[in-house]
Amino acid sequence: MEDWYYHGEHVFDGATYEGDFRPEDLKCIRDELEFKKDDIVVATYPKAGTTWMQEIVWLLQHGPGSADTREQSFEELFPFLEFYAEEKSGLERIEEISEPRLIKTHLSTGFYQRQLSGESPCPKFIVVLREPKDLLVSFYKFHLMYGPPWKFTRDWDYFFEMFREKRLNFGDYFDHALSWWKYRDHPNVLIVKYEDMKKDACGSIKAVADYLNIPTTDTLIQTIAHESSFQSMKARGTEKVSSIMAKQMDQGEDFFRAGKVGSWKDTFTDEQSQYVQDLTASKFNKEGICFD
Ligand code: PPS
Repeated sequence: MEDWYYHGEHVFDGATYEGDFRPEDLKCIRDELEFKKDDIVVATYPKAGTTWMQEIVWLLQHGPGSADTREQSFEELFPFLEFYAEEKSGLERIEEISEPRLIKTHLSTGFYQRQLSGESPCPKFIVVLREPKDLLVSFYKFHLMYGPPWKFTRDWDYFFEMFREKRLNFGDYFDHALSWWKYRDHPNVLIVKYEDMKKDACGSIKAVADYLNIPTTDTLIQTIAHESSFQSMKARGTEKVSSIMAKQMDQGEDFFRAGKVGSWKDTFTDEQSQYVQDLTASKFNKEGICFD
């Protein structure tokens, strides 16, 4: 089978990126970008639960009801730092929003060394981790949602080989997650797991609120849990997340796909499952990252 490549694919610092993540923007983020110290950055590998966390942070900042009344999508209000689309970069978009700025990134800590080492103002990073098999299936299904020229024209087995060869967009999930896990005790890094959010949304929302020094009541937390639930977000639609993504996706595709824990079982072969299980044990469990 002929190789498949992302649209405009390139390699930067050893990881693969699709062309909308331009080398010049990645270089600027790594070497020059100065954050404001009140910036809040949701930092995740794709499909870990980024958008869910963005909605929680948005609701904590703007209050109940603010997701329903929000007229613009997260592209404008909670920009994706390294994403260049519709002739504007995320770097330009973050200059246009009010403070405290809310920012999304899929980059690993290699890009934020100056901030994490204290050399430059450090934003508040919120990292979401997700069980690898569910994350990979979600990432694969997401690849299938796009129309040309982004369309993924191969099957699950091919996608899995891309994962094995560390050729997926944004590089290897294990490397990425471990890069953040190393900073789990850093005062400006909070790590939350998707599975814990599913089990106890209120507890996770409270942890985020405390980290951001936002006062809460039980009622507020419960309301935010409801307004950021899968059903509520799905009902609001993909457009509320990203109007650009909605245009790039094939008609009828829904970004809010399953929102479940454990749905990998329908897709993985036994061999693939064992391979990821072994990696999870040797790379994650050994370091204390567990999903139960
Ligand atoms: S992206 O494109 O990288 O920003 O995607 P990301 O937001 O990280 O992940 C998308 C997956 O998260 C699911 N999702 C949710 N699950 C539970 N609750 C809520 N509120 C929620 N919002 C989004 C979404 O459905 C994707 O997972 P899958 O397994 O594909 O359904």
